[in-house]
Amino acid sequence: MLRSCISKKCLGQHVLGLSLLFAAPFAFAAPAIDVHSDPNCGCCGAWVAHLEENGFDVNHHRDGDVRQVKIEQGVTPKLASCHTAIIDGYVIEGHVPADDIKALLDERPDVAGLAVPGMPHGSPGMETGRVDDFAVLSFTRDNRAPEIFREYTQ
Ligand SMILES: [Cu+2]
Repeated sequence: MLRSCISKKCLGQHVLGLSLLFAAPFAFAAPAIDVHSDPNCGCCGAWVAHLEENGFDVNHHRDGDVRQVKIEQGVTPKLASCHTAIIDGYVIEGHVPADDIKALLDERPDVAGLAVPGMPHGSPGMETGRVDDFAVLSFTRDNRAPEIFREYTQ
């Protein structure tokens, strides 16, 4: 492929491409994620730690009005959990596993975002010792019913 390069700029792009290729297994380069939560929410902080352990660059806003964020982002009471996050135009509601956020950013489906309603035991940030089945739902801003994005069963 380098043979097709006739300008320095083009060669530079190839080198950049190669360096990204080599960097990929070691670093996950996602846009920053903005997490909104109540200041006293412990499991929200534990979920943020889970994201950071998985390579996410997290801006944790602990002083925001989370309910207002949910209304603005189309998170209905049925979908709601403790924290609401936004990454690259998608809404992430509740204890969604980092891998599912990566899959969302990779696949880019036509949805508003992902949600794990409530706070299921055993989901990331909810390590209580008890492990329940839970599902990650994808949802839209219209009246379509949420769909199952991924299921976690024992
Ligand atoms: Cu929680």
